Amino acid sequence: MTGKLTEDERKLELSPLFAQGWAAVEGRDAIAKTYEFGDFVSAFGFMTRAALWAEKMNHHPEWSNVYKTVEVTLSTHDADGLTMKDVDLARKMDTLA
Ligand code: H2B
Repeated sequence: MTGKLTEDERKLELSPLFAQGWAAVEGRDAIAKTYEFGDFVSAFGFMTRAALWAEKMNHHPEWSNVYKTVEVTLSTHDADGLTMKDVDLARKMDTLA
């Protein structure tokens, strides 16, 4: 199992994600992002592609969808906080969106 991000890793790995619309979650070691798509089909298409990657990566998002909005929270439950698995999935989701 991968360990929680160190302070150095947080600076290095999370800063680029924060620049891409990810943000730290209040009161929890997790990151979140809200994706807005043009319509429901685009939003759900993104979720379908992301779900297949998540399964392949064996790392799964917490997320919800309302019409063309998808809210995503990433954290590693097994580690009770952020690990490189969250960074990798966040990057992958940004490429799929
Ligand atoms: N996803 C997330 N977000 N955190 C985990 O700790 C996690 C997961 N653990 N997907 C995986 C599955 C684990 O439960 C299985 C058994 O590998």
